[in-house]
Amino acid sequence: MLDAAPIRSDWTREEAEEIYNQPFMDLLFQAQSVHRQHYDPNQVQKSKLLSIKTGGCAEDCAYCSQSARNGAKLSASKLIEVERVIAEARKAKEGGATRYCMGAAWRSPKERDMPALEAMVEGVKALGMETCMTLGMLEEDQVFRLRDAGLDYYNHNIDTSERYYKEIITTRTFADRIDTLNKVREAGIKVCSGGIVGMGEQQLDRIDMMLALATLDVHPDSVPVNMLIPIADTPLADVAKLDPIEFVRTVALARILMPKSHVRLSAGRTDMSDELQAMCFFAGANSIFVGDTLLTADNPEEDKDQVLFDKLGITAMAVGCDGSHG
Ligand code: SAM
Ligand code: DTB
Ligand code: SF4
Repeated sequence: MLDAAPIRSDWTREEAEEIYNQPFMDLLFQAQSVHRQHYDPNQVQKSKLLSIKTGGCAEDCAYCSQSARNGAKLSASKLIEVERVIAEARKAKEGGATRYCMGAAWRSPKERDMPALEAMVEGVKALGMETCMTLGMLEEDQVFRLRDAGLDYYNHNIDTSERYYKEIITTRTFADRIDTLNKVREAGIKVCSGGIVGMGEQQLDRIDMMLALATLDVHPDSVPVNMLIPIADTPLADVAKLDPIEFVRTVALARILMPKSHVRLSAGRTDMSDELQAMCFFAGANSIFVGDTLLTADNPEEDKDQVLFDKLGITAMAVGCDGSHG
């Protein structure tokens, strides 16, 4: 076994560009070599998402079905009942998911919602699952309360490069996002942060997005890489499709820059072939969302994923595998 590559937060733009643009076979070989230093290459972690509050969001994220400012016709719901969340989490656990991620279409949570959110974390944690929430921006006291309830992970995506961000969202800044990530990290909650590719960005934006995550003092523990799911009536509904090879290059860059992080092949799998997903796993992706719905959009059915896992000889990763293998 080769010595493990060092974990670095001082990557330069030049290094990242060189990694991303090297011949594809060299890139895949490098990514898979780094992957094997930290993880069993035949294991993939399964997370399950649940939308606990859908639609009617005040933010203007151009990709999102849930923004009240977009033309998308999704009606707004209230925060769902704690008991329903726990019942759904139990089903997800029976289906093999180890992490339960609860998402709300909010700019940030309100004080009146905090007791229910804390109860959801406590209830899901008591099932023996890892807990994750994605609720928008957080104040420091909210971070502490969720941590004390047992929150393991907080998801908050930077979404794209700092340069392209302004084209996608105007109602909060890239710096706001980094600020929330820092609060979460400082409180001792694990960070889940990634972004979306295929939003009409340049190659350099994909590189800079990964560089922004990889130059945080501590890398995110999970890095979701989403392929844009184009949503009818949103500003990105008709954006040109990205070459899938560029998507694989982005996954490989994430793996090489952040060797110990779980890199999640996230949104967009419904439109990906088995071969493309297999290539993403080879490039170092080792986590997926399972179940036929993400938050509002489609995801492959569980049995379809099981067929893929069987074909590839992939098994589900147990709770708590953190890149310290090898
Ligand atoms: N409202 C919270 C927030 O934005 O932080 C949490 C939920 S939000 C839907 C979580 C993430 O899902 C977004 O940051 C974005 O990266 C991803 N996402 C949303 N819509 C998507 C789409 N149509 N295609 C791909 N990814 C998407
Ligand atoms: C992430 O990076 N992707 C997930 C999760 N984190 C919250 C969400 C994907 C959403 C896809 C569009 C939808 O379901 O509306
Ligand atoms: Fe709201 Fe999150 Fe959708 Fe943005 S991504 S519109 S913050 S739900």
